[in-house]
Amino acid sequence: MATSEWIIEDTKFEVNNVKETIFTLANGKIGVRGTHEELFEKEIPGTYVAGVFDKSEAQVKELVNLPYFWGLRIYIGDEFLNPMECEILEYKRYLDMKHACLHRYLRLKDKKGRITTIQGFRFLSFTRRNLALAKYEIVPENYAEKLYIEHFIDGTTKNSKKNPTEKVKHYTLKNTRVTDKFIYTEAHTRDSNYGVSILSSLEVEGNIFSKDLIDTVTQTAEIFPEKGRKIPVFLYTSILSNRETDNLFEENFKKMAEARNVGFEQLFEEHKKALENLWDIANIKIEGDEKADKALRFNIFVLLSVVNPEDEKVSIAAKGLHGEGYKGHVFWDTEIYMLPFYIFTYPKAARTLLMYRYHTLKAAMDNARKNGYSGAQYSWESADTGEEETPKWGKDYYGDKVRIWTGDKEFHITADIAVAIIHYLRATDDWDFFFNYGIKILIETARFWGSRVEYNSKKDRYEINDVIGPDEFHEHVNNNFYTNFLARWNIEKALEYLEFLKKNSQKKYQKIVEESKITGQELNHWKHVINKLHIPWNKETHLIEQFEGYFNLEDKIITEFDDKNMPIWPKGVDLTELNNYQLIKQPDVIMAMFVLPEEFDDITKKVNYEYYEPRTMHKSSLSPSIYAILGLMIGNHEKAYQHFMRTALVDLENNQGNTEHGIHAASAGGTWQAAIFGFAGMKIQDDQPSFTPWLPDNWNSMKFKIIYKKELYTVYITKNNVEVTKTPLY
Ligand code: IFM
Repeated sequence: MATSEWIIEDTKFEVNNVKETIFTLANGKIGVRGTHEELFEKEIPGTYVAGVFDKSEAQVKELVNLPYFWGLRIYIGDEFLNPMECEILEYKRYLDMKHACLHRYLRLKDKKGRITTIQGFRFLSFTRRNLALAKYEIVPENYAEKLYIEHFIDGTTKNSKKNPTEKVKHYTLKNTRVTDKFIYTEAHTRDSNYGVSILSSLEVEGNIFSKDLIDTVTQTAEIFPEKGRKIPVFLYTSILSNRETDNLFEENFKKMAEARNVGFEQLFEEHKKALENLWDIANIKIEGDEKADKALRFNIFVLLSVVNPEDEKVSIAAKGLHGEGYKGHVFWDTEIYMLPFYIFTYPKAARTLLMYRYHTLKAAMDNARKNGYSGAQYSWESADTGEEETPKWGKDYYGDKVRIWTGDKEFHITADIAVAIIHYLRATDDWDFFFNYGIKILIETARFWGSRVEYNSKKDRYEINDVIGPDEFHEHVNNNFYTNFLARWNIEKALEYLEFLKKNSQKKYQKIVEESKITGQELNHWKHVINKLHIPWNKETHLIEQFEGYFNLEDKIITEFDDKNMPIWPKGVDLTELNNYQLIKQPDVIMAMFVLPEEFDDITKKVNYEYYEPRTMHKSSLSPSIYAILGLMIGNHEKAYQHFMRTALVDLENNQGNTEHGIHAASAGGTWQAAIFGFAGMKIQDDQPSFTPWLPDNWNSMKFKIIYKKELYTVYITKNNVEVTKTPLY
């Protein structure tokens, strides 16, 4: 067993939808929620394949909840050994983060006094991402009666299972085959044309028979055990979708044959090796604060689990592959919160994620056109094609129906993606990516802003009106600082890199100018916009107004916190009128300082941090990490730790109260950034990483690795020393 710093443990046997999220296994391609093997009525099983979406009766496309394939039930004779009806003599379940597997140890006594132990683990392979494997040992401790071990694929799963108005069945089962060697079924989505093939095989002693129960397929072994003898059970499952092949059965059959040929132990060994290699670079070790150390590791584990560096056509959903919150959609969360982790520890994955935006560039351009603009307007919520998938309707804080405007008005994602391209380029020197793909995104996004700005002739300035900034409490605002500031930056960078190309490679410059049909007139327009775009920044007071009119709103300061240390709404706030207060959901002005720190001096950061921090409700899990980082930048150390723990524990302590709907993947990225850019104080200076750390009192040291421009930096920070060693990365 891995040492405790690698273990997330569960010692209470129960149905708990939050734990299902925390104990989810995912390998970037497949995600399976941590429901129990038997599958109980009140659980929310979740099996997802990245990129498989469907709409049917749902408001918008959703990541499809596919059949649950890890079903395993034991029967003593004809009686289901239902743990819920037994005395639990011993129970332990643990997530081994080091090797990405979920272990279970369960010792049960049924009503007739028969004691059974079930012990084993399951994992989703990190080397052959189509494979899901499990191994258990079953011991009838004090009896020798006939047992049936039933393995099942449950095709009754639905999205939003618990919600009477929103539940949707997105697939039908087809081409089911049952033999004594395997069970097989295909889930075909109803609206979209996805097909997911699931081939599963139970390996155990005894006679095996299979059944097609129409919405479920089973494979059952009949066993005559001896008292106290261990019965080994193996489950091999292979999942392929028609995103990879049209020959679903044949290809899957081949994959399964290969896997069985290699054998469980060897498959597990190669999976472990892959994980060890990833952790070798990604792990961060904090000495002196076990809670922070483990929580940080859990967040890194999430980031390693949700990405597939081999699939450029998918990105990471806000809730990972861990649940159905936000319908499996991709937001700016990926580029601004998660991407830095990949850039600095797993650049191949970072490139793949940016390629998703390249593959959806056409959809972003269509989106712009549809809305009356030029260039590329990336969707606020994106799924498989890149089209806008934000639902139009949702619920407010009272549960009443409310119009969701983010899909229409939250434009800043377009600039966020441009920022991500440049951040990636700067840290990797991946010019191949930039010249072939990145620059096109940079140009089309700049072009979008060039068309989105409005000229106000009375004030002789460009404006961007009627938007939602990162702080979503305020809708339909004019000249949101974050949006305008990043839009200008986006155009500036497009011009700068075009200029760079012109100087360094006429050929490439000509090619991109022709391909993108850039004219001198357009470039002049961009220059004009840069000079005249209104940026509401009073350089004398240093205080930046979040948007025009924000300072005139009723001011409310947060003074109380709940038992999870999260802000309590100040008295008298009407939750249906949040537009009327200065309270904000998440950082906005501060967000700009986090995304582009080099653009702001220390005094400006400090003044704005001190103004906005007591007005931030942290109603988004994207919020605390940013305050941790900014706090450290300005020397507000005490609060930085508090903010860091809020973000690090968002799921482990469910401090946003919604972990059951999926993991907070952006917060996981924010946690990593708070550790590296915050406590370790990493900055890129003179083309190399530099570190100005501050460690909380109880942290004796911090050790981690970073990849920068194909070199590996090993950093060891103690209270009064920073040791950095650099080695080339092959
Ligand atoms: O992208 C975020 C947004 O900033 C706040 N609401 C939730 C979204 C998805 O995480």
